[in-house]
Amino acid sequence: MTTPRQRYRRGRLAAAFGGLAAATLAVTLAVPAAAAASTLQAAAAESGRYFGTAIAASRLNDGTYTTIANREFNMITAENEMKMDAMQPSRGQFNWSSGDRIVNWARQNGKQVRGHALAWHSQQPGWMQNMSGSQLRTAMLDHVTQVASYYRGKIYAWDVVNEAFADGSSGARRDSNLQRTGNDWIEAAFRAARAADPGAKLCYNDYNTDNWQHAKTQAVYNMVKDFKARGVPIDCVGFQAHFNSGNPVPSNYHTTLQNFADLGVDVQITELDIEGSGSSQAQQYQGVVQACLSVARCTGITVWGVRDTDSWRASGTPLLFDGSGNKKAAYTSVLNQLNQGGTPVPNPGNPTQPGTTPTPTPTQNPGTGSCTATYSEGQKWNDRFNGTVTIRANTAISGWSSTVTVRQPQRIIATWNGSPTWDSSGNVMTMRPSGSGALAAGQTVSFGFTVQHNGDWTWPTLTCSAS
Ligand code: 9MR
Repeated sequence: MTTPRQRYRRGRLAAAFGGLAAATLAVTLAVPAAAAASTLQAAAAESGRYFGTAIAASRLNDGTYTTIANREFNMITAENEMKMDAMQPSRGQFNWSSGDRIVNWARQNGKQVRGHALAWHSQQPGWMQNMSGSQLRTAMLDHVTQVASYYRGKIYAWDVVNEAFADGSSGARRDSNLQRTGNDWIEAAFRAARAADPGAKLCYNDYNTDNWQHAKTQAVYNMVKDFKARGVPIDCVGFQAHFNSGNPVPSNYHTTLQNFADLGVDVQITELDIEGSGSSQAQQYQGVVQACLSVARCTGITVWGVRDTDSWRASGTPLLFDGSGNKKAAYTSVLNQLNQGGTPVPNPGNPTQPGTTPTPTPTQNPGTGSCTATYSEGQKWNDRFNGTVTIRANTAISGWSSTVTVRQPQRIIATWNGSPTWDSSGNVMTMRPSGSGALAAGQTVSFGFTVQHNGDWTWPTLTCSAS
């Protein structure tokens, strides 16, 4: 199953990342990799994960940017547009426009959204910076409630609280106006967010929490453990993962992610970027992806921007595409690592049991014109399933399009091997070939997708039109 080159890569990685590579080797043997996918989102979807990026609303008019973002990523974080200062510039006056631009762009393109961030010591509007005590506590909780309510049903996960712990060896909370309202401000924010949007996963998000040995990592771990023990509604922990030579990818990254996951939360890499270039940068990216893939509850990875020139630290060239939009070595290493497969999410200890779900009705469209679309079931997880549609040309055709209709509350959250467009409901996807759609009589071609089923396991209905 492995090529000599892949084995070589694993060897190199074992040197760089210690026990990490060995752990993943076992996983790879247990879960045969599916056919290699050609985009990050498609490759990640094969093990049930997402691959995301931060998006800046100001760049949505840049065609190179949106083309790459649309093709490669299926989870979107607003880089700045949903922060407290953007959402509530004046007290009681919410400005949804820039956040909506990002959320609408994501949803119109069939992508999910990570909300960032409801409560944070930084990027507070001026009026909030000057507040303290119970007045600030009330204002913060009101902000959480209003913003999470406004976006209810549209957010996969919220960073409810961001960066609340101090750097260094203290293991203490970060001093801030919010912290000074009382140590329970974080759990109060989580409870308010749960009440406002019960369907969103609620995350604590921070940086410098990657190395298991660090005091800050331990402090966040202890908070999450305490929250789980006391029933504070927390579902996930975000690891920002901003790396550079002074703060490299730790060799114990897998241990950190696994230990948090073992507390009963999902873990996500939320703002990944790694300063550097060439093979050294590529190897570090590969290590991060490998660590996530080997943890069943590591549900996805988000990079903090599209091209190096889009980055908050552009001079460090920390992303997967160069300023012209070309794929870098880091891109290739991430894609290859994703294509090696990983432990499927969610927890393999609680998989979907055959026979416990309603038997779906297979659908086959006889074809309008001269093609036929046939559905075949792919891998299933607790919360999602993969499907493949095979298009068969009954006579020679020069092109085709195929509609895939899912039933609410299902949602298609990833696709591969085709160019999708969506109707306004988001339930009907029209898939067209990425390149030429010409097929000889009897020839077939396939595309695939992931459906988040939200409790409904019905198979999609299909049509095929030839031209
Ligand atoms: O990338 C963001 C940059 O454009 C902003 O100027 C900056 C302001 O705080 O925030 C950056 O994003 C940060 C994220 O919201 C939280 N984690 C650290 C990120 C990089 O600074």
